Amino acid sequence: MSDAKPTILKIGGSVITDKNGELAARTEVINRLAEETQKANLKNLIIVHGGGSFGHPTAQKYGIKEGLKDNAQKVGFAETHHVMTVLNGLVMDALVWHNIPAFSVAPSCCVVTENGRIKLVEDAVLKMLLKMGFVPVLYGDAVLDEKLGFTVLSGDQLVSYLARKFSADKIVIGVDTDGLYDADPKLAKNPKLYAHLTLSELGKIRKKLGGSTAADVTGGMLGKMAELVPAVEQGIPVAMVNAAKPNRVYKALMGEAVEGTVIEKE
Ligand code: IP8
Repeated sequence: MSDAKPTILKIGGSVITDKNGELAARTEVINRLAEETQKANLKNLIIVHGGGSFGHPTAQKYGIKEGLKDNAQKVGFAETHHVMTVLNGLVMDALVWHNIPAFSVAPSCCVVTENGRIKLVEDAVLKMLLKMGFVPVLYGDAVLDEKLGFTVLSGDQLVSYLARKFSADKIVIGVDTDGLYDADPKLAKNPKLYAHLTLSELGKIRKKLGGSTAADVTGGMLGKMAELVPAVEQGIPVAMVNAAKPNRVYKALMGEAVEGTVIEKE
């Protein structure tokens, strides 16, 4: 039994899938991340993964995020959840075969949102799993929504909620860049990586980048950060590292020095 504060690990969908493909999992990356998680051997861990080329194309095809407008979308809601369970199955395969007591918890079965924001969470099972030393594994999912009928719940909103709910020790975000840059690292010539940011520095960067041409991708990153701000405000630090590169997630889980961006309250 454990009452220690959990670490929350988010693995981005763009790391574990090929976003240019459809239903294209990167099983070798999933395996390596399972190996790093096993090596870190944390006593109290929650894992959340994103949708990548599984959840996003299907959700987009049927307009799931915008809610129920037409009965024909219902099969799309079912399909979006289903493809997420398929990706989750691959993640679970790797974790369990690496001897990690990982246990899959479908967000759609314990979370209801209101206009896309988490409204209700049945967390009895989660609490008990944590207390017993299991590693709950959740993911971005198609969920029921009190106002919209249904919508898409991002893994990042879930991470922020869980971190605050369970007073997490830290959040590790595994993405496919080295961290948070002052410009889109995939487009800019000499982007500068922020090694450490306080919340007020993060606020300033957001304004600075507001009108930049890189708004889309960087906006995605900043959108991610915006979701995490309430957790940082509560004193929970966030480490953003490149999960596509070996050992970065391991080092971040262990609290070792690693290339990436740390965001702290002050
Ligand atoms: O990749 C979205 O989760 P995310 C999941 O964490 C779906 O934003 C169903 C698109």
